[in-house]
Amino acid sequence: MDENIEELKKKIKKVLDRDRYQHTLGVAYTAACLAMKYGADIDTAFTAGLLHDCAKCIPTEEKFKMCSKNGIDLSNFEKENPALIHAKLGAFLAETKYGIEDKDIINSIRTHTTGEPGMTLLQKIIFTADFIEPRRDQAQNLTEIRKLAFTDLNKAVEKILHDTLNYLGKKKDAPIDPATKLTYEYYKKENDHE
Ligand code: DGI
Ligand code: FE
Ligand code: FE
Repeated sequence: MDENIEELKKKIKKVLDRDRYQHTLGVAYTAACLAMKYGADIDTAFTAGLLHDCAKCIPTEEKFKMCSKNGIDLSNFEKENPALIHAKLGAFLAETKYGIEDKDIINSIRTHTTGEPGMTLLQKIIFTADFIEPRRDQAQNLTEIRKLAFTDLNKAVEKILHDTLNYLGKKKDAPIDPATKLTYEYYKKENDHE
């Protein structure tokens, strides 16, 4: 594998706790497999997977400080639900701290939690890999979604969003990010039109 990727792996290992690093490796390898299936660049997918949660282990207060210092605008929703900030902050760090120039990688990191309408192949790969990587075991329908990810990526994206909305809807203190809902509606419509 590319020398840069080995370097990146070491750097990422240092900023994540053990479980998050294992999850990250799972996402990187799963993204690489999806790239094989759908004809995306394997190293690019692996790199995006490695970096997708690079801001996850930063304490919440520090996340807020870093965003305000660097002019990263947070929506009211993100301010009230700081678990979402790691995506946007991670995209910023990928560019500034880890030297990523590929906008598709940066966008994949930015949208990995909620998705967005009209995602590129790489964005869909990272969004999906985050949900299905081997260590994930909480979500319902994982067996079905894992299979679907390798047969119809758009349908897998729709199903992940559907289940996420369902799950968050049942939980207290977990309002739905408008982006999650919009993305679900977009992919539902797209798949229904096929
Ligand atoms: O970072 P990961 O744990 O690998 O996964 P992730 O980036 O999908 O983040 C998961 C967190 O984001 C989890 O705490 C649920 C939360 N989340 C995702 N979509 C929404 C959401 N939280 C709220 N409140 N609303 C959403 O729409
Ligand atoms: Fe994440
Ligand atoms: Fe993740």
